[in-house]
Amino acid sequence: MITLYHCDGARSFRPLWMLEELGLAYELKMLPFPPRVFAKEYLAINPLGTIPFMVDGETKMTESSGICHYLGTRYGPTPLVVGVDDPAYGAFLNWMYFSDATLTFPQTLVLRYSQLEPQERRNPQVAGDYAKWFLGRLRAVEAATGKAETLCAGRFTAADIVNGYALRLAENIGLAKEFGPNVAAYWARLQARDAYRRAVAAEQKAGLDQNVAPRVRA
Ligand SMILES: N[C@@H](CCC(=O)N[C@@H](CS)C(=O)NCC(=O)O)C(=O)O
Repeated sequence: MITLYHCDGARSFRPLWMLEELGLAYELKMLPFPPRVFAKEYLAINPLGTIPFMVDGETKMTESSGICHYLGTRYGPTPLVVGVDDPAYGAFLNWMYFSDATLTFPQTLVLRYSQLEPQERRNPQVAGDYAKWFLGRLRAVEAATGKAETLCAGRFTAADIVNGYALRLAENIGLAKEFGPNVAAYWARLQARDAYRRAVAAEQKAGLDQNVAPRVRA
């Protein structure tokens, strides 16, 4: 059984959505955010204190987009992963890495300096600068989704899951009103997917069942 440690609305939503798209069985363990402060015992499981943390037998992983890639290749074949012989292989990998290194990175600075830090450490200039940074990088998604329904390979793939999560986070931190028309339409299409809805429902149910209230989303 695959175990996924998750906080409401956090990056661990990427592998949660991937698990639902693949139809795999999993156990979802909810944690309060940030776990390193509110669930110190979690540090014995994942010394980084971050989520996601995925355990699959001897395999333990902490990178949200990497876990999606792992699940697709380990439990595939699946059209969610683009293979090395496909002309879109490079584009697929580029979008996989882009999702966290380029898109989510500036978002976390917006969240931190607008909401997570204590009032006296908040910094509107940092938050504003990194919001602009994020929206600048999002132009790549606006261009790609103006040409096709999905990011690459002419079909829905894990690249859409991992970048789609960045759109979910953008909505949670108030940046969705700045989406261009193609990104807005793409985000609406992603949210209409059955597996996306199942992942949202699983997140809510697990939070209620395990008595972990939704907190600030990161
Ligand atoms: N690059 C990692 C980042 C993981 C990460 O930093 N997760 C955040 C939440 S989205 C976290 O756990 N923050 C709490 C902390 O740093 O204590 C990934 O893509 O999963």
